[in-house]
Amino acid sequence: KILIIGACGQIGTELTQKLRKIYGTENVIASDIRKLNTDVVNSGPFEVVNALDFNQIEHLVEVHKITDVYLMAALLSATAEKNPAFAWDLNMNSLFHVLNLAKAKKIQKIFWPSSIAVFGPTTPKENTPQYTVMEPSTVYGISKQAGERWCEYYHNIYGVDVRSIRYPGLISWSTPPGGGTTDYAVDIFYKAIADKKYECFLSSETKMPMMYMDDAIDATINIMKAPAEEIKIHSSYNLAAMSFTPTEIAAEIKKHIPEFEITYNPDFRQKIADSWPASIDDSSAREDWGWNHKFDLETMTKDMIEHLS
Ligand code: VAH
Repeated sequence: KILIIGACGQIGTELTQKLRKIYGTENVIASDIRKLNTDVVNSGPFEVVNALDFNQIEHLVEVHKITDVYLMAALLSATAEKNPAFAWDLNMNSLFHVLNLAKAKKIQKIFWPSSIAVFGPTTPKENTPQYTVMEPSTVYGISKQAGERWCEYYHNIYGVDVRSIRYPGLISWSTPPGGGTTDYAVDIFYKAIADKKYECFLSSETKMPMMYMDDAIDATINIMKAPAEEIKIHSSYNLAAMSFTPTEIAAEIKKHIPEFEITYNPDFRQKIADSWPASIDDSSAREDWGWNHKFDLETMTKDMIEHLS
């Protein structure tokens, strides 16, 4: 059986629905820090769990006979800058709890999300390689880089089957923006439909790697379904689908909402965005376990506007 920790978050929400469709609702236990009135909570088994409470997680694993854990709970980049100590605590110690359950053979497989935030200002910006300089300058990025090192260590020393993806910015319609720097690309759709205008907190030419949530969910499920021998990287795989600037996504939205207007007022998140790559080389994921994206800027924009209208 599958346990998702952080099932009410941006990725967790769609991941829970998709896993329930594939493996059966009763086989996918959703959990989060609080019981919200959402489809995820109301459509199948749900448990309130604090990702920092080892005993709570261990108890859920025993009671529900969990084999696979997807640990999706974390503070994202912008929020983490406002709460560095808590962000480090939540992002790191929740991972140790799950890794130690696998080390003790109480669970068999782990998915843990990393991010392009592991790269920093000294990383090559275009077509960022799988292996390169990584000096993350955000609390979130530091926690993801450290987490990758621990995942690889637990795999190499204790044989833990942990799999990870460095997600780019993710865009989805099912949950509102959740404190990420790339979340301007989510907020812009909500504001374009509601107000026909959007004040962007990044500058117009800030190019970042992005991906539609449908592709991110498929990649997550596919890396977990892949035979163990196909997973050659146990830190985390680079993954990408597209890169665009606020100018480019605004122009694409204008094709559907001609009167849409964007203005720019960069804030503290500009420095975070400037520390990240503009585009990513994800050839290792494509070669090792057959990753391939489906959505580009045009098809994503069309799908987002259809769902949000
Ligand atoms: C964030 N959406 O902005 C997340 C992600 C690469 C970006 O880590 O913090």
